[in-house]
Amino acid sequence: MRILVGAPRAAGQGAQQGTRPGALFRCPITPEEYDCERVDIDGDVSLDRESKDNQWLGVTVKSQGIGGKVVTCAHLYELRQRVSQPSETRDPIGRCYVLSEDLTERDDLDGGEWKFCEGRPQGHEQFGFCQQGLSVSFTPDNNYILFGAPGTYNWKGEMRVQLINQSLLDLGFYDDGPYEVADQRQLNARLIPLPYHSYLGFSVDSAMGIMSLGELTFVAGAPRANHTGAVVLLRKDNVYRLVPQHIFWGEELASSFGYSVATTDLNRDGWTDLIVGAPNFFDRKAEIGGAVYVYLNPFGHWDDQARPIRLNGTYDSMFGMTVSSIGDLDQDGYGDIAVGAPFDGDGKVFIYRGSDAGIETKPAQVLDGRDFDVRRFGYSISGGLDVDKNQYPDLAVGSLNDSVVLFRSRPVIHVVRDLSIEPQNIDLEQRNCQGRDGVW
Ligand SMILES: [Ca+2]
Ligand SMILES: [Ca+2]
Ligand SMILES: [Ca+2]
Repeated sequence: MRILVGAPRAAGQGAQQGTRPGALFRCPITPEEYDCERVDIDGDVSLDRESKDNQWLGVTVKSQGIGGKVVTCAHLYELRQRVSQPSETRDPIGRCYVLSEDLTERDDLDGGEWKFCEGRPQGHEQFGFCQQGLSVSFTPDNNYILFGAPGTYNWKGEMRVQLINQSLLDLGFYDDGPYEVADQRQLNARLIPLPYHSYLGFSVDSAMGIMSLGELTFVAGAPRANHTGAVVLLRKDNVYRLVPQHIFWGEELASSFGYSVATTDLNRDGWTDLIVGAPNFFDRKAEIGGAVYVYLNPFGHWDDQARPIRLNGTYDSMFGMTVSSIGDLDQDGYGDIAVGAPFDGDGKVFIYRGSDAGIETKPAQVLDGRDFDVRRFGYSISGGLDVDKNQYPDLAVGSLNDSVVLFRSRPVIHVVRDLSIEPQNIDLEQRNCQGRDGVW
């Protein structure tokens, strides 16, 4: 097993020497510190029609797990027209690569042709600034892939959901979609229930049990919507559209509510709960910087929602820049989450345990980048996968410091100490230590 790591600022090689296209690395799980290898993708460039310099390849990396697909994106990949002429245009549409488990291109789904804004009307008011792949995700059943494209339609943003299951596709079970909020056929931006500059698709996720128990619901963050930020729940309609079901609004101006989202069942009631990061939340008096909102699912009736539980970070910490469902870390049946605060000192990751009440608001554990000599620790978090097969899910934490730290969880055994002393009483008159060095 290997850990995949995106390095979006990595320098180019070969034809891309002297530029910064970014890269994807694979790292074996060994005690060795420097044995990561660059994955051989996206090596060539056609400068007459595209630019990969500063395209941020590796900005997102997701895996379906063992035997499944891998996706990585470059949200600033640029299409160019009329290069070196006064009328040259540059359109950062973004692009994603899908790879098979061995990180090569094996079937029709694999490769870098995942760029849905190519061939559509360009310009910032249409599809010229899609920035596809700033967020990306697979559905839990692995049948669909989700792309966030927050620059689409004058930064209204967009989410696209597309089939990825080749085997089922061949069998004809699935031939639906692709789906977009603005309708994949109509391309009608008015169907997106948010104003311009909302950045819908900055974060994306999906889960069963959000709106109803048997239905898949999509989640898209829009951290600039109405200046407070928003998170939209959507479902597929029968044709090409993702239909909004509910909108959560942030509570504070410029808090970037929806910068990150995660889903898990925290209180073990069978309904999936929602976790939303607002890393720019700010309260000077209380010295809070960054917040995470936990919405316990009111049995799918989100309109009657109770107030969320708010977890607070320290001043200027960017607490909530990443939130991640990390599985059931302690195997007590309640889902657990991790929250990154990359500017809290050298960066910290807070682990919270789900409980009957929803969540224990005091972190069960705080991982501190200082302990590993890693700065901006917690910039990314990936959890839920058991790398050492001890049944406990493990956690990888990224940084802006060329480092990833893997935490392997293990059962904690509470030892009850029973200390007995022989003899029970010490006879101060008995000088049996006499004669030994240092004893008088
Ligand atoms: Ca729940
Ligand atoms: Ca748990
Ligand atoms: Ca494990």
